[in-house]
Formats: sequence, structure tokens, C-alpha cells
Amino acid sequence: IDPDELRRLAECAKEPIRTPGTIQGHGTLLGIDDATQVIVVASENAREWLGRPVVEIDDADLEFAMRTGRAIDPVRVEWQGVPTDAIVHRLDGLTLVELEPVPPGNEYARTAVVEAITRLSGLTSIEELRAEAAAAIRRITGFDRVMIYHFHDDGHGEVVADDHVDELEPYIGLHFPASDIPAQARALYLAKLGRAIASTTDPGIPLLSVAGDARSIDLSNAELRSVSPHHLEYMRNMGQASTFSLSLVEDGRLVGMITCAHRTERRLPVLLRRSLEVLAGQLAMQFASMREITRLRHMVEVRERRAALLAPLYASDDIRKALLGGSQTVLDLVPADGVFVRIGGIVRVGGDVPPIADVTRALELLEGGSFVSEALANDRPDVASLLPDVAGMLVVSLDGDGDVLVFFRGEVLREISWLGDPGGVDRPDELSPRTSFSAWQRTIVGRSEPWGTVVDEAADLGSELQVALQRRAEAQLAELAMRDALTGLYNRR
Ligand code: BLA
Repeated sequence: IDPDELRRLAECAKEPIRTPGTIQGHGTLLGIDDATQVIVVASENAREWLGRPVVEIDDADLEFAMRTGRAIDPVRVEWQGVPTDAIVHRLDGLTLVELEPVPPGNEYARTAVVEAITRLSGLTSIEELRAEAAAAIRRITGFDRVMIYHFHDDGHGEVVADDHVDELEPYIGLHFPASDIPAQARALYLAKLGRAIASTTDPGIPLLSVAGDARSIDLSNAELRSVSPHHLEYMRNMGQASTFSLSLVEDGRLVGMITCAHRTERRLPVLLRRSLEVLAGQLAMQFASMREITRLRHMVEVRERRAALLAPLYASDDIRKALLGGSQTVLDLVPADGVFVRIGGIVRVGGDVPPIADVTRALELLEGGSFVSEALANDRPDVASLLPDVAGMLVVSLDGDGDVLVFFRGEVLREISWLGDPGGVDRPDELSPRTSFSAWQRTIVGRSEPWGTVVDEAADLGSELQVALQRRAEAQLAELAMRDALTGLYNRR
């Protein structure tokens, strides 16, 4: 990561998005002291609600919700003829009540959510599930665009599904930098699964508090938490007036998000948002189980291949030849361009392998032990200078005596399309969200195909091979001893 990017990240990470001291202007927030039942926090626009006890709103459910501090569903109240949802949660001796006027339409889309869950749960391909889910959510919400992001291990995101109105340009397949959704925002999305941003022109409404600084009130679980000005600018640059995002959580990790975006302002009622959170939970579970099934299938296949490779070794005179010459070779088990096998000081190679002397010297530089790299010139320039055609190298050490398997992979050029330039070329001011959102092509050089799960598979092969070699040596010793004994007997006769 370059220093500018780090500074941007640091700046974004410091932003107090949990405690902005303001809420979004389409609603109202009241904070009631649990001990005294007195309102001690209120958004500036709460005047109309104040001056009367809140229980006068005359709704037993709301009273219950406030008494228990628990309300899974919002409570519907009428205020001056406007249907309003009251959402209640507890925070450090306070009961926070948020009031959201119910937006027209969409109320009964919850039925459509149930239908979508039922239909989507029957799909078995991950690509199909992503595309169908995005389309279903767009039909239900009426937003201009629904995208599914998948977060890669380094935190950067990729748009893996994109359903949108015809006149918008497609974003599918585009990558974006990790800093576009900063770490503390991701932490919030892990705890609260839905995030609605109603307006990119809303400056927010200050909270007033008689119980200390309003900027100490944690709005992490509040529906109305106001939005970072950085992110609002980002959204405006993207042509978005409203968004609604859902978290995809797997094993306690935020593995992706579903974002609905609209070019004009659009809000969804709380109950519909809650139903969509359930849908997102169902999708995350399906994605997880699909990945798990793929992983298990692959594992079984690798085991079968390993057994097929190792079985003939016991009967073979030349174990190195057996590893490279049978119907299964080590390269079937560990996909690579070439392999170098050294057992008992004797070397055999298969596929594309650098000169044996150079590999031997490279192994000396690596000083034994196992090693893996998919960008050798970057990770070990000294080793790379000996092996100029190698980008990926995987060394599996079999014992302390130099028995070793070494796999090589050449460079694979990868084109990655970024949404905006990841390197900051079009972002001269490193703290402001970028303004260019056209696709940038970046070619990745000097890297091999990632090794991924192959690293563990090669290590397993190494340990099983060691066991096989050991047994073979023992069998040979036993055979020798037997032969000696027989010879002894014969000579004595
Ligand atoms: C949040 N950034 C987000 C969110 C998304 C993105 C989806 C969740 C909130 C939402 O639904 O809008 C990013 N939006 C994208 C991307 C696409 C998109 C990648 O439509 C692609 C198509 N962001 C920056 C910089 C900062 C920043 C420089 O680029 C900080 C200085 C901040 N992004 C930022 C913050 C949030 C955020 C603070 C949290 C908003 C919140 O929930 O309060």
C-alpha cells in the first residue's frame, strides 16, 4: 500500500462515525433516562414531540417497548395523521426511541420477500444465486441498481452481481479499493445488518443532550445515525441520492454487502428493511454452504488422487520416477508448470523447470524448510535472480537431509478493472473521495496464479510421502536382514 493510501485510511479510520452527534433529517430521536423516565436527549427537530409525556402518544406497545427496552418490530404510531414507526433500543441506561414517518408504498413488499427467500433457497449455483438475488431485491425495493460485493482476503471488493435499470452502465466485474468502505464502517455493518442512507444532501440534525456531550452518544444501533460527509460526497460523485445496504456475514466475518442505490431519494419502511435483512441472512448461509460443498468435493478429489499417486510407490524401484511417470504424477496433485524432486540426493524433474544447478543454489539460499511465494521477484529478489522465469515457487521440505519437492509457476498477467484508479492518480487530494468512477485497467505483473489451497495440499502430500519413504526404507532393511540371515544359513550348510 502506498503512503497516500495509508494516510487516507488513517484519516477515514479516525472519523467518529459511531458518535456523530447528529441524525438523518427524515426522522426524530428521543433518549429517555431509564431511572427517571425523563427525556434527556432529543434531536433538534423533536420540539413537536416534546412538551407532552411520550406515553400520551397513546400506544401500549410503545410503552411496553420503552419499559423493556426491547422491540424487535417497530411500533406503529400516528402523529398528526402521519403513520410513523417508532423503533426502540437500549443504550447505557437510556432508551432510544427513533421516529420514522412511514414512506408511502412498498409496505406489502414483505410478502414478495418471503416468496424470494423460498425461490432463491432452491438455487444451487453460486453465480445464479447472486444474479437472481440482485434481480429479486431490485424488484422488491424499486431501487435503480442492486449490487452484490464480494470482499477478497485483502479487503478489496469486487462487484459480483449487478442488476440495474437499462440506462445505467454495468459495474459487474469491477474491483474497488478496501478504503472505499473503511474498517470502522465494516465493524458497524457486522453488528447491524442493514444501513439506510436517505439523502446525500442532508446535513443532519444535531442531538441535544442534558446528560453530557451529545457526541458521546453511541448511535451504532440507531437507524437514523447520520452519515460521514466523506461518504455523502462519494455517493454524490457516484450519482446516488439514497442507498440501502445489507451485510453478508459468514462465520462472524463480513464477506460482502448488497447495496441498493437510487438516483433520486428513496426510503423503505423499517419492516421491509428488516425482512430484507432476513433475506440477506438466508443468502449468506446459502453462499457459505455452497462454498463448503465445493471445498469438500475438492478435498475428496485431492485425497483420491494422492492415494492413486502414492500406492504404486511401494512396488517401484525408483521412487522419483514413480512420482513423475505414472498415470498420476505429482503435477496432477499440485498444479504447476514444473516440478523438481530430490530424494536421497538424486534429482528428477518434470515439466518446465530451470537448470538443476540454479535450483540447487536457490534452495541453498532458502536454507531448507518449506517456502511459498507467488511473486518471487518481490518476496526474494536474490532467489528470483537465479530463476528469472519463475514467478511462483512452492518448496515442500521432506526431511532435514535435503529431500525436497519444488514446484514452479510462470508469470500470469492478470487484467483487473478497477472502479476508479486504485493508485490515486486521479485522486490528488488523498483525503477526499475520488470523483472518477470509470473503469481503470490495471495489469498485474510478476505474479503467478495464486497457490491458494494447493499449499496445504502439497504439505499433506509431503508428509504422506515421508511416511511412504520411511516404510519403504524399513521394508528394504527387513528384506536385507532376511537375505543376510538366509545367506548365513546357506553358508553354514
Ligand atoms: C460506506 N462505502 C460505504 C458503503 C458503500 C461504500 C456501499 C455502505 C453505505 C452505503 O450503502 O452507501 C462504497 N458504494 C461503495 C462502492 C460502490 C458503491 C465501492 O456504490 C461501488 C459501486 N469512502 C471513501 C473515503 C472515505 C469513505 C475516502 O472512499 C473516507 C474518508 C468513507 N464509506 C465511508 C464511510 C462509510 C462508507 C465513512 C460508512 C457510512 C456509514 O454507514 O456511516
